[in-house]
Amino acid sequence: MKNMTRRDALKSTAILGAAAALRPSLFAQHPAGGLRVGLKDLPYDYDALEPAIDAETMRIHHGRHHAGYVNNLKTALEEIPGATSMEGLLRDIPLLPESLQTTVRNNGGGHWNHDLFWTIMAPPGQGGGGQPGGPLAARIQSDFGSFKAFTERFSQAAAGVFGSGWAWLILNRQGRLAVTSTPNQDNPLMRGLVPDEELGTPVLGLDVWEHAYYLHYQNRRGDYISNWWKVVNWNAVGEKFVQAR
Ligand code: MN3
Repeated sequence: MKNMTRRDALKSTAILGAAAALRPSLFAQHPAGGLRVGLKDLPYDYDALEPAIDAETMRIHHGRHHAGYVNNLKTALEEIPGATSMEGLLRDIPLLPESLQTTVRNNGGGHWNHDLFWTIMAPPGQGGGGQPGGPLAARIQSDFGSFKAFTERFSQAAAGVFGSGWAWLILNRQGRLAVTSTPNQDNPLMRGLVPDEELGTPVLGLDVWEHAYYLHYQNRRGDYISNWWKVVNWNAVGEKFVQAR
């Protein structure tokens, strides 16, 4: 068993050797031992977002879907010892060996996107709902004209995702707020996979995969989107905006 492990290790070293010469940052052994990921508890109870999002949906979404992305990503990370941050990993997917790119794209994206999603929501009336304040409110005003114009554009982007995907509010590379969407578990960090003009730092994301709403809303995605605004945690979104500037 020990010999097998050693032989396997030697084999993967040989395979990755050539790639490592070209991509030192991702394959060099990081002193801290690489990127560790895990499934964090939600910052609220499973039923805390009701009635906008029901407890059963939250339980399955977090405990099975998100957990699945984390487990698959952990396996992939065993072969990427030089990864030091989720964001760095997602920005450099095209530099990974082809055999890892799809796994990291789907499961790394899935993990990062859901980590964001859970933190930008809060129970209605306890941080959820209402409108942003501070610098974010001012920038929404200047970049979209009004908060209402922004929410309409974002809701349209979310409704318009064909199949599974996400709607995003990003701070783009020109330093402006913009609304975008991505298919599957792609996100605006993914250089080389998302069009350049849609790259940026996400400050708000909405999961419109059917697993996010189908138990309660069935095919009524529009109702899910309009109720979801009642649980958006604008303090958390505002902090992400300030950090992204
Ligand atoms: Mn999801």
